[in-house]
Amino acid sequence: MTSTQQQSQTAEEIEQYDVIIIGAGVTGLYALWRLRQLGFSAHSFEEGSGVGGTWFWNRYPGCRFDSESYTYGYSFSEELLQEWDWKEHYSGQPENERYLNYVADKFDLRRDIRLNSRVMSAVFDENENRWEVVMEDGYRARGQFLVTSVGILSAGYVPEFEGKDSFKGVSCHTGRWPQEGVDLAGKRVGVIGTGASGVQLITEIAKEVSHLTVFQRTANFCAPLRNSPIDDETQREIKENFPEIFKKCLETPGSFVHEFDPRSAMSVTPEERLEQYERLWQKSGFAKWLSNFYDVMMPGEANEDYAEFFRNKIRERVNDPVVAEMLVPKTHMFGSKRLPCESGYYEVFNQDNVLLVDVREAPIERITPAGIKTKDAEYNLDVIVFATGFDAVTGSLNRVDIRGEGGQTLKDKFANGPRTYMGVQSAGFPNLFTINQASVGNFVRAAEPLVDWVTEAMAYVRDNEYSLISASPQAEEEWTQHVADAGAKILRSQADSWFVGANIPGKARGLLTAPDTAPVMRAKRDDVAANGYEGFLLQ
Ligand code: NA7
Repeated sequence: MTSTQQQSQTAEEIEQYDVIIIGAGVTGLYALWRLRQLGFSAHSFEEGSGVGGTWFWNRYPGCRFDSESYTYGYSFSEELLQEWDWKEHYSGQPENERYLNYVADKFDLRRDIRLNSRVMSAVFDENENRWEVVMEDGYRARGQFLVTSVGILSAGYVPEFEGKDSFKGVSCHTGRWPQEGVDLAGKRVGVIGTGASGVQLITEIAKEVSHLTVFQRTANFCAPLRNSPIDDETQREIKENFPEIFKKCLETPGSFVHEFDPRSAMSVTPEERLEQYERLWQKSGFAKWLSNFYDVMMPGEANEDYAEFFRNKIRERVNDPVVAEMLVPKTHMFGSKRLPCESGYYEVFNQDNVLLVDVREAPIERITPAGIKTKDAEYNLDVIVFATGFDAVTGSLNRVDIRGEGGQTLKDKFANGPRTYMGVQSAGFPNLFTINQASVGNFVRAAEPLVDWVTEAMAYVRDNEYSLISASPQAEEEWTQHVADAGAKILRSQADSWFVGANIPGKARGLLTAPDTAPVMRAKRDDVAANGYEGFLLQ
């Protein structure tokens, strides 16, 4: 940005809104719609040159949903539900981006979205009780409330490999895939990382590259996605059944359409157990995980039993037993990381032009001008893809210099992990709603009710002639303790993953989202609202 491009406004020229939203992804778009319905003036500032957030940025080959398409879309408009035809059971990124653009157009959201607007700072003005945000181009705006719809997985992470910038070929991160694409046909490509993004990308690009080197640190439990087109008959059924589909999603722990089997895996015979495992294995998506015996998702014997079934499925698909053993996960419990869903991932390693490198065994020492050097060998590459994940949840907040009362920064306050009340507010940051904190699971299903709650809280402040709402220090302390205590016990906290910040060197370890199930979180929030926003200070 040159100084001539910098925007400068006089105090009078600075736009004033009731609510400023950072981001125009799935949550930001819905927040904008909802705030309008409630009579607020709201404006969203979005870093991208288009709307869609995750589905705008993650345009790497193979990127697609792992939730069923029709459970992921918005539920707020019956007209939208009936108009939009999901073409596949697990829709791909181009279609998902089209959907979010369709929503932005249909509900005329664009007039309140400023694109190409990376928010650099957000400062609370204690004299005026307003938040002022400043974009990268110098543009300023002010609002009574600030909503950070910045996503939980949007601050991409590239490890600090020595010589990172010396590489002479093309390199990019999956979460910032160039809009014009990357020419991979006939190229020697190296991919670092085998999480959900890496697994999707590797499977897709193995079809066109001349040679692929996969740098794997931890093998994952990857499940067959079994995607397929949605035929007309199924489309009709889905459209007739949206109320039941959404009702079911709202009742399950992670807002997915799959329900656990209430039986313990260990309460049935080994034959019955295996029959269920095999039956679920043939199903699409997360059924193999979330429709299984309930205790498969708890640390213990059932979890290990199913893990071994899974490991054998991997062994069956990989021809070379040495490579197969490298791909079999042994260092973390099944389900302690989100399951990458795949469509031919393991067969990729049967191709002659694909090499699997274990970088736990032989760590990457440096990036060189010609490629990647590990402890054992040097790999010459034309393209390096960093499928190395995200600085989850707090990373995207920390990219904005957020300053609350007394000038304290949110980054400093969260230095040892997030300190919030129910994931939505932090004491000393009045009228700031950090809605990227509250839950994981089937994202939109969890996000819609959360946005409803947050926007209704703002309406409560307005309608009762308050001007400020902020988490009380005591409520924050109790919630933070609850996250630490309950969070330590759940399966999601057991592996070294982004769920607990363990993928980022130096980041404090701790659950970054709520430890409670989605129904429990909704009930807790409802109680808080019913009790006059208990735990919040209103002035
Ligand atoms: P993930 O799941 O965080 O995966 C990142 C991958 O990158 C993972 O395999 C990491 O290995 C690997 N990684 C990270 N740093 C390094 C270094 N220094 N050396 C080698 N390998 C490294 O991110 P994704 O983008 O795949 O998926 C994120 C979410 O998106 C996913 O959970 C779904 O919800 C959708 P590690 O396992 O840490 O050993």
